[in-house]
Amino acid sequence: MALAKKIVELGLSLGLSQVGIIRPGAMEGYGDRVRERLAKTPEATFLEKLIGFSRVTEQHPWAKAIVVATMNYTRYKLPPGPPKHFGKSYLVDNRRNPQSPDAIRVKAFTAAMADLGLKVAHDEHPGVTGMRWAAMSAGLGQIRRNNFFYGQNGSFMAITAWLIDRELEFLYETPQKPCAESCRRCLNACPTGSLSAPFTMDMTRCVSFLTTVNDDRVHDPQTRKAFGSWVYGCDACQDACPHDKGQWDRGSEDFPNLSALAKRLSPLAIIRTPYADVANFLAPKFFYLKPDYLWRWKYNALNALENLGQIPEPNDLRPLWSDENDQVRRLAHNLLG
Ligand code: B12
Ligand code: SF4
Ligand code: SF4
Repeated sequence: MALAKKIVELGLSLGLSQVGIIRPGAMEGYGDRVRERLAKTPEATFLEKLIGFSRVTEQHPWAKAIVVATMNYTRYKLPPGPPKHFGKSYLVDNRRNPQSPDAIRVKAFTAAMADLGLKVAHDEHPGVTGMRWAAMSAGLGQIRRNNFFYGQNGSFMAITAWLIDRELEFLYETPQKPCAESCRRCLNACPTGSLSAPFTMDMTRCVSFLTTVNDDRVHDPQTRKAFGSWVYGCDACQDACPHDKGQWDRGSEDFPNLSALAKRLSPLAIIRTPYADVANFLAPKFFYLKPDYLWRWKYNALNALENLGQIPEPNDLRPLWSDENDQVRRLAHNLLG
């Protein structure tokens, strides 16, 4: 118990928002949830890979506990334009960004646990286990009907976890109001019907997935329309939730290089950006779209402009009529009417 408390206090002192410790067995329920989801959305075959998250000790027989931490990113100030087009988690992503304050916290905490004589494993993406379930199991908060984990300050947070080789547990009780019985705001806000019922969603219809997946398939006009202004990611089911209301008002820290990058993140700026610069300036930070799928940047940006009724001037459209990608060419011609 003394060691568990010490680990938790260490994490908090390094600036993590909340920290708890669970036994690996707590993740069994997560495996059941993934299987339920697969039964409801069998085309989301990606979910099969996640079942392994419920059996961490099969892959890491030495692991005896999971340390789970939340990092609220509402601490950051966001420039005004990009959050309409980008999932906010991606704007302040700590993964593959050693300059990010959260990446620095994670690194320091990993080293501090090792200094305590613990064997420690951490993986920044996709992680060592199912993060929402782990955070809920540690009592750091609750999973609400939009599937998001809510801690002390809403749901806009990154969750991360470490495996350690000591049988420890440190659980909390975080009293929170449940969702109001009649509330359907998140469900109503979902533009594609991916979030069709509480505690479920169809990832193959989720705008976040569809705008970031490396895939040659293009979307039917109705689906594209549902993307609205989103270019990369989607926050609609969080933005609509009363338990997230006002959380961004507290943002005061600058995220490294974000305001300098912001001017490159409007849909118009993206369609004007040569692919070499997309590769240099956008792809390293927004790393889901791989080198062969950089055309998706132009495609998503053009689509957002069309949905916003902001048809680019011929000078901006003309280079796209001869774009190297036929889907981008087609969309640019369509925009001409
Ligand atoms: C795969 C994945 C995706 C996929 C699939 C999403 C999905 N929901 O499965 C895609 C690419 C679409 C995606 C998108 C996004 N993601 Co994502 N994603 C993950 C990942 C790797 C696994 C998620 C998972 O476990 N899916 C399996 C399904 C079955 O779980 P679930 O949908 O989360 O549903 C849970 C609840 O429904 C609950 N549950 C089910 N029934 C019941 C019943 C009751 C009573 C209760 C209480 C709970 C409950 O159990 C499920 C398991 O936890 C995690 C990281 C990790 N290692 O855990 C991040 C993670 C979930 N994503 C995250 C984020 C921020 C996003 C985006 C907002 C990014 C963006 N801005 O666009 C979107 C939001 C999409 C959404 N609506 O969920 C955060 C969420 C933080 C939070 N506060 O919850 C995580 C934890 C990443 C992180 N390290 O912080 N993501
Ligand atoms: S992230 Fe967007 S598309 Fe995905 S479930 Fe939430 S509101 Fe629907
Ligand atoms: S919008 Fe309403 S139903 Fe959805 S998660 Fe928030 S409180 Fe719960």
